[in-house]
Amino acid sequence: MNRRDAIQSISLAGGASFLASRELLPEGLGPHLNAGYAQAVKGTAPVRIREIKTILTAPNRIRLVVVKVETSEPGLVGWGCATFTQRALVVQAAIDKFLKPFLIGRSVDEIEDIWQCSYVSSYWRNGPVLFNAMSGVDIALWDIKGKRAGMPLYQLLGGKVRQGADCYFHASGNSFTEVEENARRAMEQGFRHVRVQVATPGYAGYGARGTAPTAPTGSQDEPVGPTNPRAIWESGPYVRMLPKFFEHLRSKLGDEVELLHDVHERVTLNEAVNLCKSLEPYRLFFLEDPFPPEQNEHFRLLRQQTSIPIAMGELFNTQHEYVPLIKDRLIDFIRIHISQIGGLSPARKVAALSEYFGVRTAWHGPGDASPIAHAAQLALELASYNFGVHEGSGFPKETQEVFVGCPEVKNGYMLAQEKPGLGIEIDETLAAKFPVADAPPNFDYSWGTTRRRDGTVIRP
Ligand code: GCO
Ligand code: MG
Repeated sequence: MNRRDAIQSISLAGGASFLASRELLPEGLGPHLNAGYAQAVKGTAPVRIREIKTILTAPNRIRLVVVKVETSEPGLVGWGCATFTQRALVVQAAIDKFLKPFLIGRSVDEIEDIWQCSYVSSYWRNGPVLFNAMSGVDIALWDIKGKRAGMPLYQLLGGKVRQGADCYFHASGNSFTEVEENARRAMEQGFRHVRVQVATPGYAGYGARGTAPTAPTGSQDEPVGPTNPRAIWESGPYVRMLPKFFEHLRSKLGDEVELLHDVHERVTLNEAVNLCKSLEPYRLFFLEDPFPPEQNEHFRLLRQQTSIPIAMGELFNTQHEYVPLIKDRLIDFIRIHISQIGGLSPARKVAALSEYFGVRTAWHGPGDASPIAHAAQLALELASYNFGVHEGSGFPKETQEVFVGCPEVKNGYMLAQEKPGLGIEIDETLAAKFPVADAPPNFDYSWGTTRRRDGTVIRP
């Protein structure tokens, strides 16, 4: 077979990377090959990273970290999410001072290699700050890849296996009735899944701030500490209250609606076992994060004791935390915050791994995940067979104005923008109108300040 036949036998599409290196091909190859060649290499001419910018913006008082990758192709930019809201300024430094000088000039095509070399570029690795920084660049490069291919990202990830991603709405309140009313409103808007959080009367707590009692000894003048606890939380009253809460909701809202609850990592193993057993009659869609990541081994014991679907993982950073729970089928839903593990490239792998072990995805999607993260998760959710549920019920007005092209939520489904890449562009001028203050109280101190009655700090 002569060289010409060999080249022709390679299908134009499959050989793109082979053909990319134009200089390999002798001059004057036939016009049909030129046309096919042009099509084959469309979007693969070396395009380089020309600039990496970090944008901090807080349109709805939530600090969001966005990365803009500018390229050598005029007008071609990509957007990524690097939102670690509690340490936004540190992520900015990691991007501006380390990743940017390390990656300028690289080909935008080499997404996986850029991830792998960035991962080891700090020698020490696996942390929330560095992974969020990498996520900003990673998701932006996927956005660029979709734009160059002229297709929405979900197409690059394998195309749709469903029309939209079923979302869950956050219904919280200080009383059973208040949560019931908020949940009913969500159901009327078309949501089939509702997360329900209620304050524990007299205690501080996640999801619905109750009237936190100030310990009689506590003084406002002294800093909070073991001898001066102020925001008090105790797991006993919470665990005793929860079954009554779900009994109320099921009796008022009926059996159809899928109910979810976030324990937020705050109970002991025994409390979790008893809680799960007492909640089984109310058929939760999932119970989230019963334990902190430091107690991952508890899941082996909990799994043997209850049939309640378990979701875990928003605090995970490394594969050492999530692979054991997935491969040993100890959870039903993986709840990773994709920028906390380094972006879309690793999240793709987690989704694929989870499919083989019957674990579904429920990526972490609170207000402190930017619309870009939601769009990236959505692309993965549309193309992954083992999708579970999407956290989120839409974006506030100001956020939609800064993030032009936020995914739409309709009838409880999040729908992808049918545009190349992620379909979102940032209005940088408007983003600058919501600056992130670079001094306290720009990080919420509620983490690390909530304590038990005896002064012991609570681990969320
Ligand atoms: C959730 C989470 C969040 C986190 C928050 C921390 O399930 O949505 O638990 O509410 O607490 O993202 O910044
Ligand atoms: Mg949570």
